[in-house]
Amino acid sequence: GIEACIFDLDGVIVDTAIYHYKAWKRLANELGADFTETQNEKLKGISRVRSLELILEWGGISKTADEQAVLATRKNDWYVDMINRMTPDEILPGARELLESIRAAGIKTALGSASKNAAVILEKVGLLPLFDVLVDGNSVSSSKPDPEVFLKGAAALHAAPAKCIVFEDAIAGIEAAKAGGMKVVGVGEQAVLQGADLVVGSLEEINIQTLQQL
Ligand code: G16
Ligand code: MG
Repeated sequence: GIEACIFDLDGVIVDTAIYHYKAWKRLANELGADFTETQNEKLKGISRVRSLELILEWGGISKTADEQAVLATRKNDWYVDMINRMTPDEILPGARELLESIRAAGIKTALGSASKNAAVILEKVGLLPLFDVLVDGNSVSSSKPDPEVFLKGAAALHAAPAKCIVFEDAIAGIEAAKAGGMKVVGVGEQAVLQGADLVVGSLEEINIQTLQQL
């Protein structure tokens, strides 16, 4: 049976992806650059530092490490202003219900997020008590598609990777789950999330039975 379910945060539990997008777009525009929505897909699930590197690369802009640190902090300040105003209304459809039914079935839950702001977000939306373990950007050294974040979640819950199910909205996250030998449910569009074992438009479409059949 399933030993653990590991949830990505942004784009799966809450739509903080839109806040990341707004903040990065504002930063890019201030630098006289821009990026497309297709390029934005590549920013999902990857670390703050790596996201900035990509945006600078796309804009043909070069910055020193010190300048990059200042820019990343500026983006994060705008982002934190937005997430500090989040409420439980922003939980994505089906997320709370699925977490509750997984726990009611005796299955452990972990968060597996690249975000250093994950705990604040879960606190704001009131979902912190539904997670047994949080693995986030503060506890990993390699960013998705490296499987580290998910393997740490499985290890903390004493779960075998093959008996873990990961929920992800990002290409990098699906690759990370697969690299860790886990099953993965993609949340979003089939065309974008090829490689997932199952793709759903929202967590409302999933129940324990669906998961047990994966
Ligand atoms: C999230 C987002 C990424 C973001 C990363 C780091 O990952 O999808 O776009 O760059 O966190 O966030 P922060 O700047 O807050 O540390 P995930 O894994 O929750 O989708
Ligand atoms: Mg995500």
